[in-house]
Amino acid sequence: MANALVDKEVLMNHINGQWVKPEETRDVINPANGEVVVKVPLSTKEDVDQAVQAAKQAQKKWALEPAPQRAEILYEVGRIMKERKEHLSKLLTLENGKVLEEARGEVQEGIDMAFYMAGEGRRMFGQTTNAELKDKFAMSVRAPIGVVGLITPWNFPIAIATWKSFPAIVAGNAVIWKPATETPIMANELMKIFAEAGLPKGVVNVVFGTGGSVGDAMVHHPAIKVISFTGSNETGSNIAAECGRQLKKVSLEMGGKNAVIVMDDADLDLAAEGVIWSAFGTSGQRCTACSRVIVHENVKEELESKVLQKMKGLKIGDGLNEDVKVGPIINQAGMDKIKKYIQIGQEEGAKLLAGGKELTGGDHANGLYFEPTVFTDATMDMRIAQEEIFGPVVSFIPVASFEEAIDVNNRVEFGLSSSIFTRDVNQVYRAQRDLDTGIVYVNAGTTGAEIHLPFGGTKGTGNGHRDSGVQALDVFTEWKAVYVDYSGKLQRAQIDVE
Ligand code: UN1
Repeated sequence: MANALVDKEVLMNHINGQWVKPEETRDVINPANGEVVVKVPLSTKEDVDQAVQAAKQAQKKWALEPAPQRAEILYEVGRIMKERKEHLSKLLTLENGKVLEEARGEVQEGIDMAFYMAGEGRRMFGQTTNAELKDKFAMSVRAPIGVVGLITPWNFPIAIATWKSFPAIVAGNAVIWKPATETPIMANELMKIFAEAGLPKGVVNVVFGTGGSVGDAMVHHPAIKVISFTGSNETGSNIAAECGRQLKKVSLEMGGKNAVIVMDDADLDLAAEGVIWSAFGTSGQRCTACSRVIVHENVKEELESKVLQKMKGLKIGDGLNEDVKVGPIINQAGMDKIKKYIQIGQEEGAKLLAGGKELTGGDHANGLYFEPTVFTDATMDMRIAQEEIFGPVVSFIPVASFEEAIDVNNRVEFGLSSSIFTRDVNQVYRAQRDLDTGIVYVNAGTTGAEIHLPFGGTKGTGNGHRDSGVQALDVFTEWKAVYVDYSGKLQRAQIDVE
């Protein structure tokens, strides 16, 4: 039996403005208590093809609407989301497990993105440029690309969907969207909101299912011109290889191994709070989660004891209870991975200072809960200090200088987010220049990116594109150079006209 908050027992694909009943389904489990919340379709290649045909038709008309008109619909989407914020937040906690206050924060990101991208409908600036010849005008404009494919993850089921779909829509594209099978409810809600806001049918189509069937069919479909993907490095690099073969544009947002650097002049209470929020918030299941603390040896012990002290106040449980600070792990595979890394860390010789165990029994009997965990005396080359764990596990790595801290930060495969706590203004500016990540924080943890700035990373985290910010438009538009000759005669460019 589905949960009372959800409007359907079995979710449906949304293709060409119609809800389409699935043949096969899978249970969606609330990770906080193991209950079945709803059933999600497992769609096929044929479903994707149907959605693409609808999107192709819809996109032709949609692209001809003036961008400020397209944007009006996004304003309405934002307004409805705002009205339903509490309901959406509860549903988000139900399917994903994140605690309610974080769910509210995530829904707010979606609302902000709606109003921000709607504003782009009246900007989406191009450039005018001087032409080489007399009586000639030159400009560059952003043109929509066509049908675009979005593949979104379970850890931010609504925010990341809005980072990708809103710029795609306002720029005049049509969308095929595959949400994660673990968290399909946000997609069901957003599709209802799009329809209520007056988005023409076929402009956004949702096809639920696995990466192996639906995702693969999207990546291989010749009429889908862009794939925007957030998820694991393994899947992302397979997608990139196939898109490369087809010369298809691809935007990738993948893993992180984000560090907080704490220098010996830092405010240590502030740094301890920053570490806790970024390492254990969302149970560490953020691409931007802090999983390394690179700490100056002079303050290592003091920082450790402050972190351990503050961790005592973290209540672990079902995120629907307002006093809970750390929710469950998304599924058994996630739990197994975390446990594997605890074992690896111990075998590598890191010292376990706190946590390290799954919580079972009592309030935790039916859910998937893992204690916030701190390792110390880790070294840069250990696997726990190099590989993404995606759980509430952080490793302290002592260093002797600012230069060493920067070096340790940068010597990982990923480059998403980093942070430094210091009171030295020279170190602040050197750090923002030298930290090799797409996002840098000063005197704050590694999480908390704002939607109007570019989100993404260097090195193995991505392929140079950015989600959110005005930069997201670069993924969903093509630059077109336009020349208007008003001389009334044929002027031949690059020919000597004297
Ligand atoms: C993610 O880390 O997976 O910056 C997304 C943040 C949020 C989004 C995180 N605004 O923490």
